[in-house]
Amino acid sequence: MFDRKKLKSLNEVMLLEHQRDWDFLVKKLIQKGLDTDTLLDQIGAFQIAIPSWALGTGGTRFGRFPQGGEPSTLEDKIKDVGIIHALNQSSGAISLHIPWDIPKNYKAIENLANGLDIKFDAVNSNTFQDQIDSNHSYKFGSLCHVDVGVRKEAIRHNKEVIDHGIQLGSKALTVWLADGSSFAGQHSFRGAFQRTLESLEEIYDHLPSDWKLLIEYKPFEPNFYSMVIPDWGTSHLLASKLGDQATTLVDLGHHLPNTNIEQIVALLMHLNKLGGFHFNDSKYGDDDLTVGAIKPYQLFLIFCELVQGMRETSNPELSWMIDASHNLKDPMEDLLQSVESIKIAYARALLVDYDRLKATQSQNDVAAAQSILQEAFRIDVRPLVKESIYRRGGAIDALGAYRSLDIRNQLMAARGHDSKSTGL
Ligand SMILES: [Mn+2]
Repeated sequence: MFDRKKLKSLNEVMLLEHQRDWDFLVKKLIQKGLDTDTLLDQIGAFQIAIPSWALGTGGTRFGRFPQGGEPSTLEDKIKDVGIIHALNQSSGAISLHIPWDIPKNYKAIENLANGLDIKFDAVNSNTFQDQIDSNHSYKFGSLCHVDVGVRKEAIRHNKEVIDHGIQLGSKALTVWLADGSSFAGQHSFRGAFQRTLESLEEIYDHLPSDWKLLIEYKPFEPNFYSMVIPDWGTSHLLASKLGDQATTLVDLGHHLPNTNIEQIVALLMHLNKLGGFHFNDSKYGDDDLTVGAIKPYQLFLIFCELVQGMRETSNPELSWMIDASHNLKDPMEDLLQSVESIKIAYARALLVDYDRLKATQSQNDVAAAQSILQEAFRIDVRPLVKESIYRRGGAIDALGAYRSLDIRNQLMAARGHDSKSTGL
């Protein structure tokens, strides 16, 4: 989609200014006793998967305003991730949603992805919509449904998703359930939980031994009175009952306002039960806003717990993914901004002096503890993130490059102005 030489010349234009900023920061980091090569390696190696549904413009329940040039096939979705990854060198994975993204030819899909340095992250099942070829309806739930026929259908679908994932080299299944009730008395809380657990047991039995089951939770929507898996406690309860391969997935938007998400992250990692992460940002709920657009300090605090958890616990390796699909921006621009925000938060969290922090905690020195965190948060780490991307062959300014290379217009010319992303 773009000429590497053009990217190189765009970088050359920015290089002088970047170099000046980077030199300034290097001095600061060395002063703090940090090893810049280690930081660059850690930040560079951090890859965040792009979900196939984020490449199209999302909608609200009132309307959808597609951008044009959206990918209408799985091949095009992978190519879009390839463009993002070529620019930011940080998005080397795609997360597929079944049945929206069933490959027709596994080998061809794998070859295409390999050529673009893209891996297949967790596969996602869908029991929140009725499928055209099904005799069963998920209107009143899927894995929790009172009708065994519906539950069997939902279980079969999840097993099928695992089978697709095996073919592509995925290592995890993400289950998010829309199951719940919108009116008091509509269903039995205990009955719905027990049926969900038993359904998940059957799915869990189908997992290859090197796979993870990621159980996502959400407090409300689409059901408004109760959700079968409303919170991390319920997810953790299910994961604990299922076994070692089952873990909890934290989606930042799936919390009620003011929930202390960093505390949830810390505790789940302490129990070795945090499996994955869905990044987005929100003002109210599941708003699907660009990561870091509203609450960058919270994102940083979450990363502080993640960094400490990765160093100090035996929590398994995490699946990192963006989960957002908003209705205003060019989806690719939104994703570039989201990934950049994630890397900035991660980089800042790597700068925290955790030994000093622990010392302040043991002294009950509250002001010093706060200062240690804020000191790291207030450092402008953008040159560090940019340098890590530049060294891997990416763009010093990914969003600027995306615009200068005129990628959206090229996509519109190739795919048409009316091309809409499938699945949304
Ligand atoms: Mn999610």
